[in-house]
Amino acid sequence: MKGHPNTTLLSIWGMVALATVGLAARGESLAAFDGRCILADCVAPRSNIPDILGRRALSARRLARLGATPDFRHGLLGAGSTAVDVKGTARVGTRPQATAVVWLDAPNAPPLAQQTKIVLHQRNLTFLPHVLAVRTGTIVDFPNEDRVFHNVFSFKDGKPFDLGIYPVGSMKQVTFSESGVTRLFCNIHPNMGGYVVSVDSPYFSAVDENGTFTLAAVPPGSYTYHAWKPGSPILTGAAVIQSGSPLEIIWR
Ligand SMILES: [Cu+2]
Repeated sequence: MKGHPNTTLLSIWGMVALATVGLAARGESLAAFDGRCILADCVAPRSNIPDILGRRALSARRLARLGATPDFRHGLLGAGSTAVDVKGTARVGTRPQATAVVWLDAPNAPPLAQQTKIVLHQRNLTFLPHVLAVRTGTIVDFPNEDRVFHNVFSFKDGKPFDLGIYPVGSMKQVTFSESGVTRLFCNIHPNMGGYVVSVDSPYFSAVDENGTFTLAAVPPGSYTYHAWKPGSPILTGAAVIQSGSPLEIIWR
């Protein structure tokens, strides 16, 4: 029997909802994919939502007919939905992890169009913030707002650069054109240290001193998340982003 097109559409979305509810019922929610392994190539279990939707409910061809994106990892469940701010926590066991960055894969996101200044300050012999998260390609200002000269550089990983010695009140810039973790040092003050983590995604956040973070304006859907902290492999897992669902990051 051939249904009315609207009926067909409703059935499809009903199947999507059932698949999502089914996963939730089995505990395969955001909190379940918290990365329990510690090996360098560790990958947390992944949600099978894309498989369920792809094979059994919504083929890419069918989605195209419906005018929806065939990209299951970016915005499928969010077709017609409003972007949400995703709150989350990062912990090592039960202890909040303050020095960390969390981001979501978003291969189809529009390119970077930097409209605001991103600043990494030098004040009182420290880098502020201690961890700066940026989207790959971002230009970062490095003003010297201290009472002494500094010489900011990075040599080990990420973006290598050396800003040379520059006085109070002056400013230099670095473009973080590659994704990765850049460790910051000062040639004059060996106790100064910091990080710039550049990620190829508009959905990212550094973690605050309480171990909490917010990923702003994320279209609901199924994503792969990543989380970095110093001295550990990057955690990777699956997350279903929807309104009101927290994202829990746990290093075990
Ligand atoms: Cu210095």
